[in-house]
Amino acid sequence: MLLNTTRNFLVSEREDIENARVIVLGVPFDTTETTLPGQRLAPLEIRKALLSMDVNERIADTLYDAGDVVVVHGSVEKTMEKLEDVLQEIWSKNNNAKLLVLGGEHTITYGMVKFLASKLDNLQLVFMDAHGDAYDEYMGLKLSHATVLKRIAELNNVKIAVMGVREEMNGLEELKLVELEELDAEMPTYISLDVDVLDPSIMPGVADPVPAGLKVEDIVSVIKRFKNLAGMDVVELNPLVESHVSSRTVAWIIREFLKQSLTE
Ligand SMILES: [Mn+2]
Repeated sequence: MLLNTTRNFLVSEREDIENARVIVLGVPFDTTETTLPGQRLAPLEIRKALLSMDVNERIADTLYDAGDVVVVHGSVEKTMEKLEDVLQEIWSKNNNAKLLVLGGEHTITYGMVKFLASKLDNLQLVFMDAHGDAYDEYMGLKLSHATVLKRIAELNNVKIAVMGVREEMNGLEELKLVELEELDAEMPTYISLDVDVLDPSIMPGVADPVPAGLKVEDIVSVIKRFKNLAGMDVVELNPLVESHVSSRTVAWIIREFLKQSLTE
């Protein structure tokens, strides 16, 4: 079994994945995390936060919650294979819906972007993160939360803009990046939101907080700018550090993403 469907409870009465405008998928993977593991618990926490908020029926009606990928803790490669299998299955049933992916650590963005770039021409990526994630190798791993942007850049068929990076990290200046303003609002775009891009005062629940971060409004304005969103992932929330404020902030941003999906 590829999906743990006991984890799909956002709109339990909805059964038609074919007509969904947004498909929710959890990827509870945190194996390469080096500072404070616990990101695997975030998909459940984010769903709980969304359920505790007022999400109007029209929005809820557009959602299909596919549950969580059954990840292989300890293996990045096997987890990526499972993620790809699930994405192929989802795509075969509905290739119009936006994908809303609940991490998990940032590594999973590689699997998402690789898959979407194989399906969509001219894919663009907005990579929001306090850290550059651009090491060539980290702790002996080629693919981890600290190398994910470097691996994505090597795909060579995705236009990448980064936003909110403020921690000094090796490798970022060597990547081929564009400015956010250079991305085309009409082209298929995927947003990767590492929640540590936000200021720790509104997002304390992360493993590696960095001061002087973005505001929620900064993220929402990017979501609203793109008219052809292929999807968004929300990664690196760690409910073991702090969950009450942080998951509520995440749910707030996700609700803006869901509202946006109604306007397209
Ligand atoms: Mn990151």
